[in-house]
Amino acid sequence: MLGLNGPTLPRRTRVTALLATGAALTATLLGTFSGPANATPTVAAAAPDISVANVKGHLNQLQSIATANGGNRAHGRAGYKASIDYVKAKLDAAGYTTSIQQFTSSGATGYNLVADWPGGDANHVIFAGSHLDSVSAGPGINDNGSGSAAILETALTVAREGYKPDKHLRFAWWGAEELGLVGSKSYVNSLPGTERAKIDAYLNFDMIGSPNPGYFVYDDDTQLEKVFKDFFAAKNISTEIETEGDGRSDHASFKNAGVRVGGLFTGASSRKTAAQATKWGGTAGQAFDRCYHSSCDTTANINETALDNNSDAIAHAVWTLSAGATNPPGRTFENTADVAIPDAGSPVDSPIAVTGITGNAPSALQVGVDIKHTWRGDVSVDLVGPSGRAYRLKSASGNDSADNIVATYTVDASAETANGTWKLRVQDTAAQDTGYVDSWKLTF
Ligand code: DTR
Ligand code: ZN
Ligand code: ZN
Repeated sequence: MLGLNGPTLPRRTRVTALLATGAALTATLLGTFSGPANATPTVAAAAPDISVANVKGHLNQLQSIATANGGNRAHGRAGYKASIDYVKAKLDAAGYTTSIQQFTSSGATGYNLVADWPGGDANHVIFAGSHLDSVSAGPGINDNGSGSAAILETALTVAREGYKPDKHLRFAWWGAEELGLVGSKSYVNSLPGTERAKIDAYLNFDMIGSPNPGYFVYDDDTQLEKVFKDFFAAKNISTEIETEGDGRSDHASFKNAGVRVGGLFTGASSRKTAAQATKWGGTAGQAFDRCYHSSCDTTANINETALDNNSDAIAHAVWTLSAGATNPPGRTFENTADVAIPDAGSPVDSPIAVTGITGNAPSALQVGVDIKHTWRGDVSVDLVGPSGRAYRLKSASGNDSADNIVATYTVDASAETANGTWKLRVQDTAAQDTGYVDSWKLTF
């Protein structure tokens, strides 16, 4: 872009432009409320027990499918499509609305299976997913038959119970995760932004029955993490945050698109420490799953207790998050008006008027941001509360040359009254790149 003074200079010699004077530009359109207006708070009913016998029954079916198809259920192989057909048939019979999304990877057709439970607020989707493909080396019963079977049995339990959640429930089984999250990326990339914004939470379950298990909880989102940690605390099972997973399973596809994510994991090839063996049992110095990506990842490669606990944790999260009042994503206010950000100019504000919420804002207010801007290192972002106090979300960081800011920030806004006008204040602090606020939202 043109520099403020004279011709555009090469970036390496970029001169930080003098900040222009002038009042902050303010968008005229106030944000709109998209949550259930004045909904009567619904306390989450306790989730039913998930039958681990039924979950293992699905694993036996996936094992048989692999055995009958060259020993695996890998992308592009007959065993994968047979796995999709098995899961789909169960869901269709239970009353789900299912769809198959095709994609191509490594010259072969891949398949995602998406299943929607009819009903619930379509503007608030609670989404649970697992990849269904194995590596070509083996049947992939723990990786990831375990997650796939657990969410399948959870979905079937929803149907069996005739559960009517406040929020809309969606489940998915992804293809070609082992090739690089290909199926889930294909799904997210094909999802319109308006549909993506309706996903309050995406929960990922990839390897949840490891034979030498740990209990790891994803820590990408504090409130979703808490839902799982509270469940395990009530069962006196200690947990650790999942540290090796960033980007290593399908939740990354959603997180990179600004969706709040959570999930569970029992470990792969890393070795269990002595301290972990003391609190969880099992064998110190041995991998959580010695058959990771191997032919021995069969139905014998499952710890039933871990599979059972994690299956019940999934149900707990689905029931808890899909209830109106106790659902951390609760009420969302959004402004989708584009606001231009002047190059190396004054800060601009995009306002949201919040109404109908009593008391103060939460200590973990979720601020979802979608800013289109080349060389995002030019840009600083603040949340300004109704009191006028600014909360720094992102500082300008000159060398960050990547484009766009799509993220969810957690802010302790408990000093602010919830009702009032909140503002997203954005400033471009350096010349040559420009952009605009595409949308942003507050979730109480
Ligand atoms: N990428 C997964 C296994 C895996 C390894 N680390 C993590 C962390 C969180 C979830 C999954 C994983 C696979 O091989 O499918
Ligand atoms: Zn794997
Ligand atoms: Zn996996």
